[in-house]
Amino acid sequence: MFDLKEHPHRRYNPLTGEWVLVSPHRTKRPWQGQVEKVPLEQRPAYDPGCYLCPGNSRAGGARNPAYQTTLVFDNDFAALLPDTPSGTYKQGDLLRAEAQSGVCRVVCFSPRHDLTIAEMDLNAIRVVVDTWVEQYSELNARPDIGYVQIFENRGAMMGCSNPHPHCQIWAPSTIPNEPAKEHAAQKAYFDAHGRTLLSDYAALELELGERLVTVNNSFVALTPFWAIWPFEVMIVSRRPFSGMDRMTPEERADLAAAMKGVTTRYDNLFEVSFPYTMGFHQRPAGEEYPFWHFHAHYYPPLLRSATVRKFMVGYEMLATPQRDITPEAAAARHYARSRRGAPARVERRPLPAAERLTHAPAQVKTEN
Ligand code: H2U
Ligand code: ZN
Repeated sequence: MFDLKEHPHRRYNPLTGEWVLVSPHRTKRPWQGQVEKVPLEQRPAYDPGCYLCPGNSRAGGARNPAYQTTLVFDNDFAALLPDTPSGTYKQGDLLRAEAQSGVCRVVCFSPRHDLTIAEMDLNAIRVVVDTWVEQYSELNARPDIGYVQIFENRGAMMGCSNPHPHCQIWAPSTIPNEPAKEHAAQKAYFDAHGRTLLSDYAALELELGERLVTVNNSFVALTPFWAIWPFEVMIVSRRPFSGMDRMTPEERADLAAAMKGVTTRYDNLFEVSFPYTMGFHQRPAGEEYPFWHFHAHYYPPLLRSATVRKFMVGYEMLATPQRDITPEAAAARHYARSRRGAPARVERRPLPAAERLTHAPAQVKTEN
């Protein structure tokens, strides 16, 4: 009898049309929950050498204002430039290139150098959400922009160059690969079912309860059935809407709470400031696209402790991504870990109050 908890299998990602190999038999041993020694990060509230702190100067000579909440500026080393001339290059069917224009910005979340989303209070995160909505609305309306990608690289392990809490916005003239796959898949699903793919998926996960991480009135955070990264999380809006500009004030506050809930659980998991890349996926520029369903992806690199990361190499680079720990077991560990009494390497923080509707997975397991 085929058992998802026992036997190697592949899982389908309906958002991308791709598969992930799951090998649960490789984690038969009980979870030890070992935490390697990591130096406690102590950061000052203000760092005179930080190019993101208020009042400091940046590369290229600009100086940051004495900002109080968030700060948005054009990336001084932008990968995309608005005044790029249009044009194409073609040699037969094989060599193709197109000019790509666009905008790159940096968004500081807080004047405080030492905070993270997990440590900021809900009102401050709410201001960050408002800033994202403003940026998305402005850029997505521009005729020269095709897609607005907001993303945060958190931690040195993810290539983040500066611990000051910030994210980036890259807005190219065309739709990039990952959103393009989701665009096609969500359109096909909506055409066939008359509902968004992610509203059906969120309803299913709320019913099954096996992969939930945190839930509030407006958002479901879960480990996707098809997750690739060990502790991958997706935040899905419960109401189908196409972009963050469609959020009600309550939904904006609930997004802040869901993000604080997810990142706090991450930090508690291995008792470190958890590294990740996160970003939002939402409707491209141009139309309302009713099949688009707003969501966020969190892709953290850690595997079994603060220092043991998963590498996407070998079979994963050449064939298909693979994971050992099942997404169900990973979702359960967001609970299992925070019940242990081990000394905390970072201060273990309470979950946000707005999360009172949180429910644990139906069956909490601490191992596969
Ligand atoms: P990370 O989020 O990956 O750390 O990148 C920070 C960005 O900040 C990076 O894209 C930009 C870099 O180009 N930056 C500036 O815009 N001005 C500076 O003075 C330094 C870094
Ligand atoms: Zn700083």
